[in-house]
Amino acid sequence: MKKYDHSKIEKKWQKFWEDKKQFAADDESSKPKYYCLIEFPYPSGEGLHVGHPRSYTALDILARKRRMQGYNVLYPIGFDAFGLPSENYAIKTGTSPEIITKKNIENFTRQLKSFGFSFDWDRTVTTTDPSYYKWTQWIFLKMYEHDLAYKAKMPINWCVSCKIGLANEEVVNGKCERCGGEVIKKELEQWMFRITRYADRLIDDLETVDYLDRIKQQQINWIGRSEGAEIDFKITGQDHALTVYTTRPDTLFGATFIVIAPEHNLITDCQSQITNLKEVEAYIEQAKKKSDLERTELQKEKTGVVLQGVMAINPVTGKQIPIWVADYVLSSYGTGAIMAVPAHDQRDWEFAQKYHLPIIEVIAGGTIAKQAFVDIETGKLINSGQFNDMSVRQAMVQITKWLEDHGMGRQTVNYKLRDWVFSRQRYWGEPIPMVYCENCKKTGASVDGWVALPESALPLELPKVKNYEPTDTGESPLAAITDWVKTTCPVCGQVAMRETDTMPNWAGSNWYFLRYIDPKNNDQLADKDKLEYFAPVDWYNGGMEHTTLHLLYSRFIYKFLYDIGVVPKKCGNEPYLKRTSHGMILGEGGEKMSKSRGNVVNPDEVVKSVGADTFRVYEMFMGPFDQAIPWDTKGVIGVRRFIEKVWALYTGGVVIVDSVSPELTTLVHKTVKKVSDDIESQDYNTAVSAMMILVNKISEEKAMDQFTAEALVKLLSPFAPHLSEEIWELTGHKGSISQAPWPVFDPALIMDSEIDLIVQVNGKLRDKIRVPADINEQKAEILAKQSEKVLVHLKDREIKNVIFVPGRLINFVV
Ligand code: ANZ
Ligand code: ZN
Repeated sequence: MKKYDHSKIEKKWQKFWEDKKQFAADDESSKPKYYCLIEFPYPSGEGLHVGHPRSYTALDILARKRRMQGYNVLYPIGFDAFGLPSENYAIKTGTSPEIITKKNIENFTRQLKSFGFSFDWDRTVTTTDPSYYKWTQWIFLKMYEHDLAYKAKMPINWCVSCKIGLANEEVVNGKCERCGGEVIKKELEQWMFRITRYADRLIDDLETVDYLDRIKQQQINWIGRSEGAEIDFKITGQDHALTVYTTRPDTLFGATFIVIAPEHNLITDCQSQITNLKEVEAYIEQAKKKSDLERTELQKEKTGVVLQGVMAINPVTGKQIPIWVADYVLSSYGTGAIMAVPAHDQRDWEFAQKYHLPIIEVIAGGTIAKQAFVDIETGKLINSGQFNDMSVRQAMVQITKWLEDHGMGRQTVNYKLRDWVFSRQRYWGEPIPMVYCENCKKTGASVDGWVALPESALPLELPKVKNYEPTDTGESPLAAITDWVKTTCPVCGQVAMRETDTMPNWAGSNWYFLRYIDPKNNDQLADKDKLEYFAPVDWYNGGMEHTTLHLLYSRFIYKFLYDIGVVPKKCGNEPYLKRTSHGMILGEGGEKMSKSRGNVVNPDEVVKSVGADTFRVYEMFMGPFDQAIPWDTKGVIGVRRFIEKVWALYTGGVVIVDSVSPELTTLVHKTVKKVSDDIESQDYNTAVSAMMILVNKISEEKAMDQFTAEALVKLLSPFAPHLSEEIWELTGHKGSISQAPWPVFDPALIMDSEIDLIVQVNGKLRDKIRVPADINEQKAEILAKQSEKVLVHLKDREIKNVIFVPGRLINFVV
């Protein structure tokens, strides 16, 4: 028996694949195409995480299976290399992010290759390459040209002491996460993308794709389409009405007060009328310090202040109701003002309790003394004049119609989705290809002074800087390179200033899957014919953490490229036909893997000690693919034993015979079916255990026939490709197993020889009996009549008819 030397075998086949360009996809082929995609990694200084190979192995298995099924498979890899970790490292050490990135990519490449993934390495893209980000910038120019990019003042979270903009997640209890200092809202000019124009399509087109349900739901929730009405409330002493947004126009008769957001401009409009202005302004100051998240937290005690001196008029009752300012109403949603219906909205109910405001029940069915009654399916309208007795749904339509007829309201749709802030005040990102020209603003050549660079100026390369640190003013470090900032206007030739913000992390990952199709094209984002052949992606697998924003943003950009004809119509308007997600790999003990916990598993060490094949099979075997699973060293050892067992079978452990036992034959065919199916449903763990069962059976019988010998190694080859290649060669085959045809099972052989036949009397199940699968009607009738359970129902009755469904049931009609 030969010794299993994983290191030698793995190196040998990795070199073989690389030399032969075994996994290069063909741009043109008579074969059908199949495009497998995984999320390209961020090349961090820490190197590959054991979580990466979980997803990469899964789709590698699919890619390898598809090749064996006769597809021309595209399975590419690249690096998403702009972003904060490299920049922060640069700030700390003074090394340029470029050098750091190059080093990290080299390390990642080495690691990825050590796993034997069947990537097409010739198509590698890196988002920080000017030849790549030229097209990221080009997409920006196209967005601008189509009025989907614009500059606007946006409030951002601003830490007063760090002098830096913070993401929402970095604000904790209104304080800066790093220094604990005060965080305020600061208005900064930012580039924005009008993703909201695509909101409906981003929801509706989900019907045409095959995503896991929870992924679709995340997309839908993030967009947050809500249908309702805007209602105008007259304000005493004012000409303009105040408009509220509500999803429950049916509750209008129960609106006993109005609540506006602290930022609402009604406060300035009514300034002279408001008699407690000081108190109101103090409240507004307080509210500014809270994040939206804190303000809308349900459990939080509600606060507010009433506007004295002004009232609103309920349009249906004509009654005057007070106006409150409270921070649980956000300025950024709807109209920034609500009609409060304490009887039927829990937040309003709590607010009314606290401030002793009237609660009027208008939907019967609840106990509003205890809590708001929010059910919309069962209740009927009361205290609502002509609308009494209607159902909630009827009243929604009828009251909205009444408002429309009287010019006091209208049906509307609202979205939680906001336009997308596309500026970062950072160094390590794609420069935004825009300049600001005073002269063009004066002459009217540009309305706001912003002028787009021509395509010929791309790529606009990121200049070298000495200092990577963000500046005091919140500008990016690029602002400090005055001779880069100062430029000439491409329109009028006068002095202009470059935009110094850079693009966000998402910019490069929005469209990378299109570039893989034609990665070296200098004249176009990608060639049309090539796109037509390979796009869209057939199956995209990635982390759960990217199923909201990355998925949404990249679907948006793809739809835009489709709209402007960059993506051919034939490709369809969704980038990914199928999207799945894997669970995280946790540290041994079940906690998140992290340096500080000291529970990080280094993939290099695992590959070295047990081999890539064992690593791959272990990660597929460790548990259900979509669930978070802790690493388990014992499990790794178990899988290694299985791999060694397979090796032993083919290196002298068993003999090859002409025919094997019927049980083994059945088992082999069943295993072919199971592994084939399980790969499609991502039940990799049960596929591996099916192969384990087969291997045990073969070891037991100490023999296998040619079909079994070939089928097993073929089934295993996508999981453990190195070992399988070696066995394939040892058993006298020519060429790579990756090109051998995928095994097929004989359906006749996997039929069970015995079945449970259902026995019914007058259609009611009375018994199940064990019979040969191919039993005929006569025999079935005889056996069925021997069952006690059946007999009691046949006693003293005349059998009028017998219905027999072969292989399924027999039914006596009496
Ligand atoms: C009256 C009402 C009565 C409401 C009722 C609900 C229940 P979605 O589904 O999220 O769109 N609302 C509107 N604008 C708001 C804002 N800027 N900040 C906080 N809350 C706001 O929710 C819409 C509902 O949320 C609206 O319908 C409004 O309260 C509130 F029995 O109006 B409703
Ligand atoms: Zn100009």
